[in-house]
Amino acid sequence: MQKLASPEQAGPIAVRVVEDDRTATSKEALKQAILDNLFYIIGRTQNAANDQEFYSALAYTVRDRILAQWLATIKDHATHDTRIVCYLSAEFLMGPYLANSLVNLQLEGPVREAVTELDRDLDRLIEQESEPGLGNGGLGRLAACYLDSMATMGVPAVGYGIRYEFGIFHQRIDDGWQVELTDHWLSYGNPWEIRRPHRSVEVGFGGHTEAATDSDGKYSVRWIPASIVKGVPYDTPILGYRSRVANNLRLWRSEATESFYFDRFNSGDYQGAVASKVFAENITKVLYPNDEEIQGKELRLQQQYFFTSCSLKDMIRLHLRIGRPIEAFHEKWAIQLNDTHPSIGVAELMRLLIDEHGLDWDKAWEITTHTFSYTNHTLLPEALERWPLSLFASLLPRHLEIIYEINARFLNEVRMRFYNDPARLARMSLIDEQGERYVRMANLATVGSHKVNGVAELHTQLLKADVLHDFYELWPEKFVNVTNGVTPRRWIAVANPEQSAAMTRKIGNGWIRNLDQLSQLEPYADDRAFRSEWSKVQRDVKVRLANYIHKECDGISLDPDSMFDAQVKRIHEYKRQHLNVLHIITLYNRIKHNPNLDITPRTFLFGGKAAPGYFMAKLIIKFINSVGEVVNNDPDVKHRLKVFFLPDYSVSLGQKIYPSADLSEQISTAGKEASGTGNMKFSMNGALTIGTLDGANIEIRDAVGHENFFLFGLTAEQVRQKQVAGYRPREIYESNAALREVIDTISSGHFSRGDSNLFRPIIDDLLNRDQYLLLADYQSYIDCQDKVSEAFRDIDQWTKMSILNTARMGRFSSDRSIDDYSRNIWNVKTLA
Ligand code: 26Q
Repeated sequence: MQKLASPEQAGPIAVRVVEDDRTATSKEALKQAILDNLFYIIGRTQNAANDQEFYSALAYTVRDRILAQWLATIKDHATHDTRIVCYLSAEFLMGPYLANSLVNLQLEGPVREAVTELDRDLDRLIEQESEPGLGNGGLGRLAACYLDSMATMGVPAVGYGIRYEFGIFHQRIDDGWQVELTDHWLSYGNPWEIRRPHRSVEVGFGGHTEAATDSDGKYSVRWIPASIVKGVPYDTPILGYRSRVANNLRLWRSEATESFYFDRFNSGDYQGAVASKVFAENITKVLYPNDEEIQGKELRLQQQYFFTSCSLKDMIRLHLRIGRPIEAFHEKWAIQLNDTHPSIGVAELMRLLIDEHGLDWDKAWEITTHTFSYTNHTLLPEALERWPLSLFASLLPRHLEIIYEINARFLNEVRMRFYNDPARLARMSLIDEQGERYVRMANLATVGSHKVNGVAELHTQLLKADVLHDFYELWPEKFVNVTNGVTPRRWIAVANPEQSAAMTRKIGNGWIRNLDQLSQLEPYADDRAFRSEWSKVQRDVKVRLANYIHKECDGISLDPDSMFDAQVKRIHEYKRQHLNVLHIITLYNRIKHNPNLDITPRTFLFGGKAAPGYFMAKLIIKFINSVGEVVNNDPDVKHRLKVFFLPDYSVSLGQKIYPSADLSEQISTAGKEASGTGNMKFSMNGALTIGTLDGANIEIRDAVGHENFFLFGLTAEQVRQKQVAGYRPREIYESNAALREVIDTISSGHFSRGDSNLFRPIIDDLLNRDQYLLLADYQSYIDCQDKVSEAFRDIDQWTKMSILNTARMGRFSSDRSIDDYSRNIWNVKTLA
């Protein structure tokens, strides 16, 4: 083969001397392709390009290698007689694409060689990618794992959501406090997406409705919106692991329609023209953080309706284009509602079928309920979405009429089943009429779906017993459980290449597609040589994280021989990061009493964002950092305890932390965490868990073996009983000396440079209300942590437990979850 001529040497008309440089995957072809893309798309030569530009060129090179499969899959979906799953979600927390795509395409080897020969470091290029942070946390990341599994398993699927211009804010820590910074993820462009303007759709807002009866006596309603917004789709391919399928993620961006803008402009109404443009473009500007106070945010309702309407219109357009009758819509499409955020879709599909496609109510209702199913992700009553009726009436007048009609028919059904039970009717109504009136979105989603699922066994049980109990009594067969799962591609193969290699050497790489095969590792837990290899791998990964933190966080050093004790997740009182801090202070006090105490060295790692409007969560961040400042600098501690809050937690940071943890903190108040998914990521990567009987922890513990899990705390039932019996946390404070000392040290201002008021809101809450029962669980947590410390001293035994944790986590692959959805909810076949 001839030597390559780079565009730099040969000028832009370099002669092609290699295979097709859009699709070929040999090292030489990849080199040529990267340089071509660098020159022709980025406009840079090899030497002048910085790493960011090189990253973009490489990303285009990889995308080229996906396009053929992607377009073929989209065509297949339309033509074949398969049902298409549409995953509707206001959030997709995809994380970086490049490294994941290389694993899926099995291209890492040749790409690494090609990049190295072009004098760049692949890992540095991978670090250049600014991840699309289009989600808050668990729910958004779950959507991303499910897209990965559906592509891998050959389930025809489309992810529909919002292309936020600004994703989840970035977090800086300033003097221990969270500071929010705008996320500019698009500022260097996004090589993974393709804008498809010819697939744009229009969405109305506001205005009024007009009813008419035609000459045949047929009654119909027309909605005349006050403004129209254009939705433009941006598509990103979703690759499966070594699969020929590439599904589509279609995210909608709102833009002004030319006609609306220019009509006003041309008639001299410049201000009106600008206002309508601003209105339109605002809708997809920014992702809402899951704040405490989410009610009444008009823009959020606009976002929800916007992307849901765009997506339904897109499905109907394709449905009709492939020549199918609208009456058979539900045979081709299965729509999963990721929480209630897209649940306005129930009313929108009814409107489209009736007002725009002329179906009668009963037929439209049959189609709608056979199409939708709803996943609930929360048990916290304050987190159930409700929209003020007044807001609904002004923004979506036709939808409100439809919701009233759905409600009238539904309440009749309830009346037939349960005579004379007005309290039940009031609870089940789609409209909350106590005081200010609201539309209850969870009720709408439940009534409009054929299946409703919780995300872990306990959560589903509590949904049936509590939050949706009345609905369960009416329709018990509607309720199913689908325990969450996470993708082993990103969370093991990409995040933890060291452990992956060690496992693959023993059992082959079948586990990547079939995680149950990890069970073949079980016998090696008793193999001394494998244990020592496993523990060396674990240490290497800890060193990798320590080096990263040293480099990124002004010279902080972590001791890789200490236990890495990690809690990374959104900051929320129910997740109890502050219980973790109470433990740290307990150890600190023990050292202060006896500086020579023989204690197990620990590094406490925290990460997570607080909603900007959530005062207590932000104070908890300050609390962690303040305690860290004292503990890390106290000479008596002699570096045996280190507390470190990693700023700006994200998917890519998670990929570094999960593999390096020895201990995973899953310490929510029982009955509050719907499932949790970080718990799974840690355990698959060999961390042991300290946790409560909450969410999926229960199932993880059953899977890994009770002896390999550190359990503490009250059960959900005990929590409930305590709360009805009248819980008095101050009595616990008064009767527990160690706890009292912890609380008193905080109150004294010891961790707040003498300011005894700074953490007063935390202390006052714990002593007087303690809604999340930290004090009730305190002693049990401390005793359990003491057992953890003891266990870590026998590193060989610890390693054995670690291997068994990984070996027994097969069930928590998102492939299994998708299989459950496919069989029990969507009625689609998987290839797996
Ligand atoms: C709602 C209205 C207005 C603005 C924001 C929101 C909003 C946004 C995001 C409300 C909630 C969320 C996110 C919720 C979430 O992440 N829940 C988590 O879902 C995981 C996946 O099922 C579970 O594992 C977690 O237990 C659950 O907390």
